[in-house]
Amino acid sequence: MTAMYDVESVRAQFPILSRAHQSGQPLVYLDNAATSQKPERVIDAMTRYYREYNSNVHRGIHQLSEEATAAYEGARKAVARFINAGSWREVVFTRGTTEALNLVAYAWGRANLGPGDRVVSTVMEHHANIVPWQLLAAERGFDLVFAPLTPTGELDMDALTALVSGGRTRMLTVAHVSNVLGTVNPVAELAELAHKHGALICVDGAQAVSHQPVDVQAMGADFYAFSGHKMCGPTGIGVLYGRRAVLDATPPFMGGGDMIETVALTGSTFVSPPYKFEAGTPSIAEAVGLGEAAAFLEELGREPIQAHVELLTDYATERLSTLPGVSLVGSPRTRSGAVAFTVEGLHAHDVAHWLDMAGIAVRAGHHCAMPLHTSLNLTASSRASVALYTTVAEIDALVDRLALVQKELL
Ligand code: 7TS
Repeated sequence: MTAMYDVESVRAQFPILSRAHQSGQPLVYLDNAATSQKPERVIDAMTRYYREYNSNVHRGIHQLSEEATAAYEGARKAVARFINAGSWREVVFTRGTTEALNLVAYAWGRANLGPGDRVVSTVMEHHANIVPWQLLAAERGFDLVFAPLTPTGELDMDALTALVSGGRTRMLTVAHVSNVLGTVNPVAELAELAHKHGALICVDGAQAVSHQPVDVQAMGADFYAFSGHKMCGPTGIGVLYGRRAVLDATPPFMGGGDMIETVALTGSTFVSPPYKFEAGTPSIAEAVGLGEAAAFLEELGREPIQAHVELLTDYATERLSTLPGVSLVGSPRTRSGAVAFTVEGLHAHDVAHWLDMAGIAVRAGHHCAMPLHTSLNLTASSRASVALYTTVAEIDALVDRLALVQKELL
């Protein structure tokens, strides 16, 4: 078994984890799938940029601009190492997963998809990996189809294989880890399937990068998207990894400064990736913060983090399933991070409210996965989601409070 780290000393690095809650109880933050907390060193790295070398990047030859450019590009190299990209040129900074997936749809998709083509996705996707494709399908007239799930909440591989092999499939776009079910999808196997049928694969890694080692080359991903704020980094920054040859052949997404080589009134030419996809002044402080977050996770150890997260997820699954009247959403063989549940006789929002009254933060609703909830005949669920700093005592607090709420309200 992978050696763990001392959770208490890790928690001490996150200032927010020691703040008070209005209930007088300690804060129990179990909404990590929505956004994670930030360690002091990430906050400090961003503050240092603003206090000491705030300047625009890639322009000017003055000292501050050179320092800002070095920090921004240093962050890109840290992120490239973090996901084992073949080159820093394969790392495009975006505002987050949502913008990264829109980039794939609007830049790659608009240039490559038309009538008769097929894009395959799945029923477990976050809206960010559904809606851009729907908007583009309406414009370009390709078929957009979704693979169903098994009763346990895993991908129905037979149905998925039939969909990928059945038509002129150009893209398979799929979550690495579901933000509701916690299901870990076999992305390397899916990449092989897509490639065998001449399609590309785009992986939504929003719920994966913070919880497990990710190697985009070993996985065979053509695109891999994730957000900084779910991996102990800041909001407003995310990444689209794109395989070099695919990025080279993809036209720009947004136009503007920084992404051009020459501009004439009759037309423009563009620089090479990643800059071709980074129009305008980027989120510089946020990129610096993201680079620091990647270094933090690597120093703690990706395998120990994975072991911790899976242990805590399993513990939450096990304890919640002992409560009468509580039903877990899905029962995948490998669950990472998120555990969604319903409580007989109580609406998900009421559950979240009563938990919050005791300082316990969970999310309630459809978690931006309405098609998944519809397929399960649910309108809403409550969701507890763990992180590298979650403790067994926090899971116990959740379960004990839930039992008390059931006793008092039902
Ligand atoms: N994809 C997945 C799998 C996600 O979980 C999320 C955010 C996104 C994409 C979008 O990421 P963003 O950073 O661009 O917003 N998921 C959640 C969630 O589960 N609760 O709040 C946000």
